[in-house]
Amino acid sequence: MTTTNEFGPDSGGRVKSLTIVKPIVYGNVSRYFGKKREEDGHTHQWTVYVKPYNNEDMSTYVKKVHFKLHESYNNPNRFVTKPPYELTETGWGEFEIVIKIHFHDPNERYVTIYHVLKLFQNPDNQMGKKSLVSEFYEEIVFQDPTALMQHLLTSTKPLTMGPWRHETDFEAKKESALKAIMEARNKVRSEVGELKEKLTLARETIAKFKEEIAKVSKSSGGISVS
Ligand code: SLL
Repeated sequence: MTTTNEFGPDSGGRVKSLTIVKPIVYGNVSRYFGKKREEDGHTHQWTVYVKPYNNEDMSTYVKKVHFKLHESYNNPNRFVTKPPYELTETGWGEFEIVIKIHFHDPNERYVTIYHVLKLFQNPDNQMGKKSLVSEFYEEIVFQDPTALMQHLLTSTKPLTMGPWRHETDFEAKKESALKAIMEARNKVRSEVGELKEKLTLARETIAKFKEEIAKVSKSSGGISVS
């Protein structure tokens, strides 16, 4: 045993065979101004974000979230060091935002997420709606985390501001995806069953033919069939 701090730099050892999963939701909401703004041609206000799927304060293990915007923005590298990990801006165009989540333990590499900022409603979904949501469920997987990271990941507290109400009903999405998977599985199963039956039938037919051929060739003393 060393006498150094339990989670100091020398605790560097990774906790083998441990996997910790942190579910998150990331994406953007956007709102159309209703017209192009005179002074800068901007048409939308948008907010890009990373939030915990469950009610937990991610700042226990997240050091900062880096949102990298399009070069047309002033200071395109934006950093958010505490929850909510979000950034609100205005603009006129869609582009890919690179989101890098950095952790308190420098031995734990940051996680990169690419999100295409969505501003414009699909034409068939427009219906005079001014705001839209484009968000996704994701899981950050910590494989063999360091002892420090294990400690931080397992000691999170609920958010003081209360849980996020996600724009998307991910539970309902999960249900319908699961239902579709089950249906597909049943369909494949029954098709496999049918094909197996056909195969058995084909094998029996082949065996019968072979038998017949063997009989015929025996009686004619000719060709043998293997
Ligand atoms: C496009 N490839 O051409 C994209 C780029 C960039 C959007 C979109 C800048 C706002 C500002 C802004 O909205 N950029 O002036 O600060 O559609």
